[in-house]
Parts: sequence; structure tokens; C-alpha cells
Amino acid sequence: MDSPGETRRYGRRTFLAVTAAGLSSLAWGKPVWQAFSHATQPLQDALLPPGLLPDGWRIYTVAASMPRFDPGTWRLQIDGLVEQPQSLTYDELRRLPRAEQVSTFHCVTGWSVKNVRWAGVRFRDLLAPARPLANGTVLSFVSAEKPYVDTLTLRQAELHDAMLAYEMDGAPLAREHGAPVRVVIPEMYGYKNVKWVERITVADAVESGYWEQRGYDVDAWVGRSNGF
Ligand SMILES: Nc1nc2c(c(=O)[nH]1)N[C@H]1C(S)=C(S)[C@@H](COP(=O)(O)O)O[C@H]1N2
Ligand SMILES: [Mo]
Repeated sequence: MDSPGETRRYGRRTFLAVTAAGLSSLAWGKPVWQAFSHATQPLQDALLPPGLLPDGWRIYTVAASMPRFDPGTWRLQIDGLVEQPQSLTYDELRRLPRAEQVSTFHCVTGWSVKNVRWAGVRFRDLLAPARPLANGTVLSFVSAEKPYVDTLTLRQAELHDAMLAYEMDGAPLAREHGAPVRVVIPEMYGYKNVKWVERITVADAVESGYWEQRGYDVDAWVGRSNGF
């Protein structure tokens, strides 16, 4: 099966270009993804146990281009099994109670980023104005990047360090990391951390997400689910 990100992280053309750059990057002795983000660690491929990749962000997408955030027109829709559907502007979202945390991010393919500083909104605070119905036990996160989607149960989304994040490491979430908002749930592998979220639909049943349709566990607990 494909693995989350590794084979489809860029449009095909970029992927080929990156592959070529990856080969030539041996010459400068730096991993090629450093060109795309700020995270760095010395590359020690030769010392790594099989299946483990050097730490640092890889930017993953499933579509040919990344959604572009326009603060003037952007809305976050909250709908489905709720009493009061919401359509939040970016400013309205930022006025909700702010939560901050430092947590480690794990991709199922074997790379991690330690001590990421996130700021955002806890799902309980985000959903409160919509008043979810009693049978609304699942959140479905729809990305502006089609067709990426994934779900969390309400219980999972209410873990103490799950949030809808709008800042990373002290700055507004960068476009490549999902601007303006992404899911953060450190207990689960990266594929549950949907980027470019534009709609949250409250539902009564778990649906399988983009990578789950391709064989990965719906409950993507770090260290306790399939992968590799
Ligand atoms: N919309 C969208 N969200 C996504 C993905 C994606 O391809 N598209 N990839 C997921 C996977 S597999 C991982 S590991 C993380 C990677 O986050 P990053 O691109 O910010 O490094 O995003 C997750 N969220
Ligand atoms: Mo991933």
C-alpha cells in the first residue's frame, strides 16, 4: 500500500524534482526537506535502525497544489448533528479561548518532531456554540485540500492535548503546515492531523479517512496501531 505522505507528498512533477534534488543533496550533505521547512537534525542515515527516519517536518499533500488562505473570505463551517450550525471567520475563531501546549508529532512512516509549540482552540470550546446533539459522537474533518478527510470520536478530540491549531512555534500556521487551521492530536499518527480544515461535521458514525481507505488503522494511536 501507499504510505501516508511518502509516495504522494507532492504533485508528481514536484515529486520527481524533489527526488532528483534528493539525490544531488548528497553533495551538500543535507536532507532535501530542510529546503521546505525549518526543522533540522543532523542526518545520520547510516546509524539509523531500519524503519526510522531522521527527525524533521516533511510537508505532505495529496493534491497538486496547496490551498491558499484568504482571511477575508475564509470560513470554518461546523455542521451536522448540531443545534446551531456555525460559520466562523478567522477573527471569530481567534477570539475563542486560547490553548497552548508543547507536544511531539509522529508520522507513521517513522519521523517525528519533538517539542512543537502549538496554540489553538480545544474542541470542546470550539464546538460549544454549535451545541452538538446527544447522538453526535464523531467529528469529521474536511480539508480544503480535496479529497483529504479524517474523523475522530468526540472522546478522542477531547483528549487534553488535542486541538484545532492556528499557531506553530509562535507564528501563525504556515501555508504548508495547513494554514490557517489544522488538527493536532499528538497521541495519534500524523495522518489524523488534518491540515487546511474548512469544515467540521458532527456525525454519529466513524468514517474512514484518506489514509484509512488505503489500509491504515482508524484509531491511529502512536505505537499501538499499524504502519511501517
Ligand atoms: N490535508 C492534508 N492533511 C494532512 C496530510 C495531507 O496530505 N493533506 N498528510 C498527513 C500526514 S500523513 C502527516 S504525517 C502530516 C504532516 O504534517 P506536515 O505536512 O505539516 O509536516 O499531515 C497530515 N495531514
Ligand atoms: Mo504521515
